[in-house]
Amino acid sequence: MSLLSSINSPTDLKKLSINQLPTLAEEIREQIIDVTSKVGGHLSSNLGVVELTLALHYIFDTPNDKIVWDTGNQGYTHKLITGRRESFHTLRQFGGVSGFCKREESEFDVFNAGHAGTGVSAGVGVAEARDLLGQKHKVITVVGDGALTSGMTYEGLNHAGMIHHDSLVILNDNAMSISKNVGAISAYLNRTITGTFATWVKAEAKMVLKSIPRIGEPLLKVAHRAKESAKGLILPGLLFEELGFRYVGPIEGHDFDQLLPILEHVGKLSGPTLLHVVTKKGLGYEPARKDPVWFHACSPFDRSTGEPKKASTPPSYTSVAINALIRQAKKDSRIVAITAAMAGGTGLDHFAEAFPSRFYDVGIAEQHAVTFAASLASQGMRPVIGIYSTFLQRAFDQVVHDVAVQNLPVFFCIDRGGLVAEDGTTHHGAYDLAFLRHIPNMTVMAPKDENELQHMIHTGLTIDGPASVRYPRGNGLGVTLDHALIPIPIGKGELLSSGGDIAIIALGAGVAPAVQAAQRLKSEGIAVAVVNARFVKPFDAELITHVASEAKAVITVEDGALQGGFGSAVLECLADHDVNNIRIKRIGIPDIFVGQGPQQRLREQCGITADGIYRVAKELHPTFENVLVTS
Ligand SMILES: Cc1ncc(C[n+]2csc(CCOP(=O)(O)OP(=O)(O)O)c2C)c(N)n1
Repeated sequence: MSLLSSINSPTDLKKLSINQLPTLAEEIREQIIDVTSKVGGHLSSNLGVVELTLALHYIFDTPNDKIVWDTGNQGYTHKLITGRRESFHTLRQFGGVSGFCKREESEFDVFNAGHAGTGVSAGVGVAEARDLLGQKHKVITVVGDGALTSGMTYEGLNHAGMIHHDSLVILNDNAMSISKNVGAISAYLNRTITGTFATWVKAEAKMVLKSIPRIGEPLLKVAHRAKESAKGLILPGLLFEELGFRYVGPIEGHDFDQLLPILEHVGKLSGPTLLHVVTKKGLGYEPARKDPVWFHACSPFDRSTGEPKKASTPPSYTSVAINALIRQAKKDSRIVAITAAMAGGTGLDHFAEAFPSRFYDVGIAEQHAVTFAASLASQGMRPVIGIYSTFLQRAFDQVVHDVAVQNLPVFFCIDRGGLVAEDGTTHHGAYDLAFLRHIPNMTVMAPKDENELQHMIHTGLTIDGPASVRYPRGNGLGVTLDHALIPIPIGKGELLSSGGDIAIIALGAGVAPAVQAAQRLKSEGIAVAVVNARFVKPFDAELITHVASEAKAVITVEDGALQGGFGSAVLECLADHDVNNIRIKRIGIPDIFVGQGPQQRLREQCGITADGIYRVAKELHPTFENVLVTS
């Protein structure tokens, strides 16, 4: 019988001897590799924190003591030993275990995440609430070195240093964000764990072990400082010490002999402490060690080779967008591209290969990315930001205040617009249409297919002000890609078919199912007009009021939040133009947080499918005769 099969909670974990922990770690790695090879997931991050997670639950009294995981995508070991072992095979599946930490799922999940950089702030709040409520538990926040590129982490550290309550931040340093980590902080961390430094820092770790309460710590500090001033180097952890933290480390994150006693020790310290733990992303699975970037969030793969299980499919929206961008960048040297730690996901890694000096990965710093782009634009450049819809949420103010108010030509290539899939609630691109369409000066586009996308990329680069194009996760429809890129008339929709019974006004990923539904309805003798709106802003009021007033009922379709989204824009437009007495149904993401599952399954859930549109049309149909139609 495996050790893992006996672990239903950390109480069971604590029954194991320390010598059994490496075997358990091996079994857990095996389980994680097995499940992710079938369902995909955040493999490399998870393989890197197996020992750290076991050590934390071994030493601390969870769930009474609270572990807050930044981003929450590294919680697989945590899940396996906190009651979710038997359901773990449902990871990321519809209705199954989430790929992220989720309070709804377990009392061991203290704070939900999915976006990076929220951990320290969440930990500060949990510790402050504990003190206000007179409770006694420990608060441990685990953040990656990638999260240290996120401004929010410093806002949290700054506050923690000020409040000065007892709390432990564990810096899980694997030198990787999704890609290799970037920037000065990353270089700083690297300096603390390399060369001669590491030698005596390891010695320091031993001293911490042997440290005598109250005397050991000050002694260590003196030793540090003396050594450093002699060498003229920076103190390891000085940055964190200046922020009010006691810094301990770096320590080896895969060695229980170091992890367990040091965690026990730092858990007893008062005030804010930061423990620097060095881990290896992908440890235990050679393909993930070799390519931690692909295995950061991988699709299902063949275990024995590590090769992705892929059918041959049309090119992804991402690749079409970036190819078009590269083509335009060859002609215009003012075009530069910016990513916030998502070079691979947004396809901008290809741009980086083509134009290394015109590409910027600024780290998990969406706010900086947008203001940086705005300022480049203010000086005559043509910056393009490749960003997932969900992560653009973090930079809303910068879009308004720095880009739009100054009417600067920053072009947002918004990937993963609409329902994503297995990443679930925190990653759906539900809101971009709603939060961009009310900003003056902003152009908001969404293509019906990958061919239109490449033309929109070209179009966006011709606009002398803020512009965006949003496209879905996944592969295109398989349409032919035109060779020449031609700008689309700004603010003009496309009438795909005419018909006076019902008008389906669709946007982006809503267009293809609208066309299919219309074909089915037409085969039943119902006359259907279909509009590919293309633009949410400027809005094609002329076309849409015309088509709507010709029809007896209107259906709007979008792969975005209904509240304030494209359908709302249609309603506003019709009201503003006194097109009344038409039955209108809107299809899109309802006012709930949609969960995880295959993209098509989630679209079915929301009715953003040919079937869903057909059903709504049929519901409307019997009422046609009773409706007073404006014409
Ligand atoms: C705001 C935000 N931007 C981008 C991402 C995409 N993302 C997910 S994990 C990750 C890297 C995190 O690196 P690190 O904090 O070091 O954790 P690791 O996965 O290496 O353990 C990124 C960029 C995100 N989740 N949130």
